[in-house]
Amino acid sequence: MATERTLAILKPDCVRKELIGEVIRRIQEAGFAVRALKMTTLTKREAEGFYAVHEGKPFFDELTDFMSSGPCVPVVLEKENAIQDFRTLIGATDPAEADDGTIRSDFADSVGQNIVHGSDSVENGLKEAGYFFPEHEIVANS
Ligand code: FUP
Repeated sequence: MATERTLAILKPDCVRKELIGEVIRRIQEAGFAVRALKMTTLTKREAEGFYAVHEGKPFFDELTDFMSSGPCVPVVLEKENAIQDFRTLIGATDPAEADDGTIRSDFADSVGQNIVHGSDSVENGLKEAGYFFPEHEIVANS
């Protein structure tokens, strides 16, 4: 199986709930290697750019307001089968539908405020990592 890269974002609700450490711990315990990490506050425009694929959808304005409402923690992760394995770790988009023991099931309040983002394809993992980190800020190994 190939090593893949996924971009996680610990969203503003994760930061406000003081869950950064707990979520990173679960991610590392699941075998993901942290290749880059920072804390940043997105502007509304940056949030709109990141979620451009959802432009025009009814939840777009609320989503981008939320994502720019406070600091978030983008993290580049690598692992074999990272895309699928990370989505399994975080659970379904709607925490009410997420499997027990997943990060969203345990910590998220709603579909709109669901603690963590994970890329949905290998192509998007590479693209989204580049949205936050130039390649020289992504370490080769740790
Ligand atoms: P995911 O890949 O699980 O993050 O989910 P999507 O790409 O489908 O959605 C991106 C974000 O849009 C979600 F994290 C939350 C928000 N969203 C809503 O607020 N309402 C919806 O009905 C669907 C998504």
